[in-house]
Amino acid sequence: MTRKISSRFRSYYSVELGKLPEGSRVSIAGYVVSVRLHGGVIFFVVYDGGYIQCVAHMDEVDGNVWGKMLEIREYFYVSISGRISYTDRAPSGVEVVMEDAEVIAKPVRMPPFHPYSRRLPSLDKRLDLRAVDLRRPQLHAIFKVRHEVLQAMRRFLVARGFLEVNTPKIIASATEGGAALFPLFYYDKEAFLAQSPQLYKEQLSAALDRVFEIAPIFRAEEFKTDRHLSETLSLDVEMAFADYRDVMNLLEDLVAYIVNSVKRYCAAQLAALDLDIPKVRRPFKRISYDRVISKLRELGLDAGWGEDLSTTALRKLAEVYREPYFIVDWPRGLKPFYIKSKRGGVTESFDLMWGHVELASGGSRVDSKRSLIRNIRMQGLNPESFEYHLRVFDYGMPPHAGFGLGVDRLIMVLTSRDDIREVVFYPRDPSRLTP
Ligand code: AMO
Repeated sequence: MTRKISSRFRSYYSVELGKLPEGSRVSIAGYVVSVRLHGGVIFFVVYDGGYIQCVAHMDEVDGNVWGKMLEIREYFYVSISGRISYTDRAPSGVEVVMEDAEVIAKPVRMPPFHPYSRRLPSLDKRLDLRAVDLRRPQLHAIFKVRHEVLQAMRRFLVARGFLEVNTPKIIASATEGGAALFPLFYYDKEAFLAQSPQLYKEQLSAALDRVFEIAPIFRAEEFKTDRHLSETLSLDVEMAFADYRDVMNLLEDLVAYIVNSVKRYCAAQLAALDLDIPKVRRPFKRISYDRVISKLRELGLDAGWGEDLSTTALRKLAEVYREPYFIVDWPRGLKPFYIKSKRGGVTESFDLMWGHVELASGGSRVDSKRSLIRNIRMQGLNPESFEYHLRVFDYGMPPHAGFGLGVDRLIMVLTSRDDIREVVFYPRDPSRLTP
């Protein structure tokens, strides 16, 4: 079944054209990503959500129409009418032999980058003109992968019985530590943008058993790295009657499913990006923080027990561990108050690493009110600020565990980009609040 559209500009989307008989009359609309003129033959590639090649021969069209076609350049928005022709020279096996081409919107200024150019202005310059940068086929490929990652997450978790939830992004107190919050005015009170849906997802798992949320988190950290943003998309998962081992098992299955889905549904995009994502092998290695510190010392790095791992250390580890791996059992002092302690000054916690990038972190949660209050105090926070959360424990709290996965970071790794900003439509960082 083909879907015909009743629009002045188009009768079909390009994706439908290969289902029509040779010679069918169609019109399509979109913008031009390439123009080639070859001895009296002109080719356009037009993007309308997919790509379609359009061709005209100088001696087969009216002189006026040929004149109009010669004026068309990359980034022009056009409506083209013609007939379908099946041919091997078209990348999709089908092309439109043009009878007319109408310019619908003509740029008054050309962008400082050609759609297919390999020599590009800096990322910052391109981000200043992001809406136009996004018209390049390479970015179409990245954002199609992004789309598939999000679809795959939902499919996987829904199939495992998780319920998709939404939690407030305007909140009253910190969950991940006080320094990294964006304050705002909430009527006559001070409020903050949520760093994480942490406490809400824990409460929801007590009520609904298995939940997940895909939503932005906000971090007022002054980081200027390839992998930190001030606003970033997070997948948050929480399960009742589970511990950190259960959620690590779930997380590695999820990552393997996402990788397979991207390989399956984004083959053309991966080819366009010149990428071959290797299959991930399960189970992922689980290496204790203790062991990581010894390993770093063996490698000649000055790693102190109880300290967070520096970027240099993470890059060194990435040379040793080539596949995704977990660092487990982090020191108490490095993990937030809601993570459960275990013997030896460590916690039931993990970070999922891929290369030098921390993709996710999680753990078993504290399910006793007394321990939670003690941990809150130990981190220099005030239990009174968490009253809305602590009182829930009086009504019973099952053991539970979960993780937060940085979606933008995962997409950055899967598409082999050097900077997280490449995979976000309109990134926010300490120096970027527009566009
Ligand atoms: P954490 O603070 O480690 O844990 O965040 C979880 C994951 O989110 C991603 N991430 C970021 N990505 C880009 N820019 C940032 N500034 C940024 N900050 C975090 C990372 C990280 O692994 N509540 C816990 C999760 C849990 O225990 O369920 C939390 O927020 O990929």
